[in-house]
Amino acid sequence: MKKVITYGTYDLLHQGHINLLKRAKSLGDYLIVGVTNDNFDRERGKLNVKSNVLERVEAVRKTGLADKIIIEDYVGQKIDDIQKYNVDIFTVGSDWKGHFDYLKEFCDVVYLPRTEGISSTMLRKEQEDN
Ligand code: C2G
Repeated sequence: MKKVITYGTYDLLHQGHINLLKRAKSLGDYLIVGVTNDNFDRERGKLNVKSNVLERVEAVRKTGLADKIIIEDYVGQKIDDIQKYNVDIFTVGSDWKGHFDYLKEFCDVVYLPRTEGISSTMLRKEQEDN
């Protein structure tokens, strides 16, 4: 069984996230989705996230695409998760191209095409304007 893992904030879950999760799922048989914890997002400079981690986990769960959902809490967790769950493929959108090449020591790394024209930032701005 080929195991795939991907991570993200998934704030105001949108079609770009869904496309990414579908593409990630199609790379293997079992998809693990890591959802960033609120503290972890703040630490990495994402200060504008609208939904809390439980709401974001619920949104990912509702897509029906994740076989397992975990919480991402700390820098360096990706390596621990890949080893813990015997992951074959780490994947993320192409906006991160090159950034996670260090994981190639532990599993395959695939950068998937990003969906153009939609983002959480755009949706947050729309909410703020209304
Ligand atoms: N994404 C996409 N198309 C968009 C928006 C996002 O394909 N229009 C993808 C991103 O590339 C990422 C996933 O959807 O793979 C989640 O995106 P975010 O919620 O913005 O999370 P991100 O900050 O990219 O988290 O440890 C966290 C991860 O490293 C990445």
